[in-house]
Amino acid sequence: MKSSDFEFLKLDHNQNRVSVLTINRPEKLNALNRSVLNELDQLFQKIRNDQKTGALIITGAGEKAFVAGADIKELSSLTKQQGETLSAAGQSIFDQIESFNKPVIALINGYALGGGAELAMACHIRIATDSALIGLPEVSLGLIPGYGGTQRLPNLVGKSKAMEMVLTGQPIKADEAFRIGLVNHVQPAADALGYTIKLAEKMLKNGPIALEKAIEAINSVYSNNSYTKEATLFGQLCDTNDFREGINAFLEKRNADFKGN
Ligand code: CO8
Repeated sequence: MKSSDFEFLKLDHNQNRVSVLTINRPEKLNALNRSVLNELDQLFQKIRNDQKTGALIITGAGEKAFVAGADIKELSSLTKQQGETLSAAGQSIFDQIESFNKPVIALINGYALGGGAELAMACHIRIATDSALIGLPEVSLGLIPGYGGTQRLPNLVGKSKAMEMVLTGQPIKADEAFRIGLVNHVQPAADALGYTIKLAEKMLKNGPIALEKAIEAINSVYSNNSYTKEATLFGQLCDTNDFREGINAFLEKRNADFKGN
């Protein structure tokens, strides 16, 4: 498959079957609009049985961001039903990543916010550069995480830390993310890709069927997640004035004035 098949994704392979997928929309900090999500969906379906990919690294284009979230402009006009549907559609794409048959590693090279943090959490392993900032700021928009973050974050860091991160909406730095187990390793930006490729190559020395079954077995521990609940609640929030105020405040570059209705 050629990278030119995609507008917002770039896919590179090395000779050891490690592929690097770059989300390539740097002028919007790689925010996940519908096209990026659709392309992710297509790409994961296509490479599932592609021999050139034994393991996949996902990273963001540019110096600043892994992914700064769902595209806030696109969220602005969502109705309750559309919000719930979009949330469920994104969840299903991220589920495809989590249950991928080969190791998927997020290389968090800057901001991983909202949907970006949720994308990283859907990957099997996370490596952060030392300048990474990870957070779920959706409540500052009058929303909640809607791509699985309310479920995967407590699985990764425990309920208490997850509550703190989601309820404050404040991002945490790479060293704190490492301390609480949200990322596996922290590396200086210049070394991070090489380090992550080596980690993937270590995995690929093992039997590919064993890797696939190990992923499936570990994922089965977390099979009781309430993604449907998250999508329903996300949709309900799209019906509130607080949601409209939060999104408008971001787009108008001002602080939100929430009224609780
Ligand atoms: N969506 C759309 N555009 C974005 C986003 C985004 N999430 N993040 C950044 N951009 C755009 C900016 O609008 C700006 O565009 P322009 O140049 O046209 O004005 C460009 O990217 C560069 O960004 P900034 O100028 O803001 O860069 P700064 O370095 O000043 O700030 C920040 C960087 C702090 C990352 C800032 O851009 C920011 O706060 N971004 C938004 C972060 C955020 O709130 N993310 C969560 C979004 S909500 C979400 O992800 C919900 C997921 C669940 C969805 C469920 C179903 C629908």
